[in-house]
Amino acid sequence: MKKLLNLVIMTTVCTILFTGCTLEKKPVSKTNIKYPVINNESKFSLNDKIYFLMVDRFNDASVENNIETNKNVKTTFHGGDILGVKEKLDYIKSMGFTAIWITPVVDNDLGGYHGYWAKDFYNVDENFGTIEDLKELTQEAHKKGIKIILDYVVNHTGPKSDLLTDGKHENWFHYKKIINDYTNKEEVEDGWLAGLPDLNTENPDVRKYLIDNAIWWIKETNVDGFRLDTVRHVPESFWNEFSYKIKEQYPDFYMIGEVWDSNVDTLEKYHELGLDGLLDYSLYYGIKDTFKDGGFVTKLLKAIENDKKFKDPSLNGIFIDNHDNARYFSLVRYNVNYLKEALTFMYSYPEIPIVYYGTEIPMKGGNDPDNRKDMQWNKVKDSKIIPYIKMLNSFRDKYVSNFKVVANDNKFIAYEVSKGNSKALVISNVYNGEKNISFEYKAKSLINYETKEDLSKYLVNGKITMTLKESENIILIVK
Ligand SMILES: [Ca+2]
Ligand SMILES: [Ca+2]
Ligand SMILES: [Ca+2]
Repeated sequence: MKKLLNLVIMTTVCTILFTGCTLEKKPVSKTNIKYPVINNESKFSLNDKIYFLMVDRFNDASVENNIETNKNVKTTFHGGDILGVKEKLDYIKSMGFTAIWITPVVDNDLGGYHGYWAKDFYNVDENFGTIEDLKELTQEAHKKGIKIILDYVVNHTGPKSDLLTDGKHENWFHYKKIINDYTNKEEVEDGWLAGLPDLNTENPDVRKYLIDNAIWWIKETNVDGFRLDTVRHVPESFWNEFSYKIKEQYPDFYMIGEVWDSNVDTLEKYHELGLDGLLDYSLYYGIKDTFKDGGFVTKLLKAIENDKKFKDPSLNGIFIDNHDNARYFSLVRYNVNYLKEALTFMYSYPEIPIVYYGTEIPMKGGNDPDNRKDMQWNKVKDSKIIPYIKMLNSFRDKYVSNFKVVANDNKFIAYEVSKGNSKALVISNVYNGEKNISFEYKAKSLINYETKEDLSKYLVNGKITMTLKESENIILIVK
């Protein structure tokens, strides 16, 4: 009876508040791959390094668009804008980045500082600026050799989007229901994530609307790629059609999807549907369970092993934190050495590294919204991590294409990277104390990449034997 009553209430709510929702779900085949994967030359490659920022929290260039700004409230706008990103292009480029992923700039419902609550799909949010600003940003970025990735959401709209409230979009939303069982694919795909109106992406009208809209953003603004939000919450057949129809017109356009799942088989499926890359949540967990006080190298080894299930992981994104996960610096309780070890691994692995804004200072921040604080520009000048990231960006250019683990125990890992004739070896002590490390390794000489010091003396009888300090990380050029 209670259930029935709930249904009546929900039905009423659905009718009164959400004129667009549908109660009848049409059965559709969600797994069929109908469109071929277009695998042309992508604009992106292993040479890219992405800087990821939240537009609202990065840099405020104009107070004129600070319409909903209230810096005292963590969960509303703080004033950052598109022109603020443009102002800092040289800063981002100077660290060695080749691309910037910006959070969605689409017009949002009240309070949608993060950009994930679309209200009007054909507008830039008034707090972020105008479509002209975005065109300007892309144009300036391109002049400096930087690509722009736009965050794009098709799964849901904001709580009061125009599509939901205008009374003209019958059957454009799924029946309102909360996702209770994350192992139930239908529930995950059709439920209202975080209570947000879930678009009925099986409806051909909705598909056409979203695909047309995505193409409109590309054509209008000349952005180079999309970071696709909440991919696992949208039917697979949608992504197959979406990526095909975009690539039909823009074959080199880059699409990287967020599937918040550490299972590589699950992630790989979306490659097969047509996305170029996935955010590698498998490696993320491997990294964070390893490079920390009490971490275990076996966690990372397992993730590396799992990663081999990807047919081609080279356009995946590798990361150590983001706006949904606590900042790495906080995870390791402000131990700079562990942060450096994680960053070094991220830069050594043959996927595209993504650095979250503020990591370079480094900023503290626990889970959302603590990890979304305003960029602390006053800390840039004295940062010791900025030179480290610069070093890694150029190290990557010279040495990183192939990767292999050459030795380990549970508290250290040694991995080799190479590109053409250049070879380097990274040794990371994961232990929170001094550690004697010894393993078989053939080389003529070893040079410390950072200090240029000759460390060949540690090569004896076909072995490297050395003592690393607490959570110390060393990069060696191998000849
Ligand atoms: Ca502003
Ligand atoms: Ca708005
Ligand atoms: Ca959905």
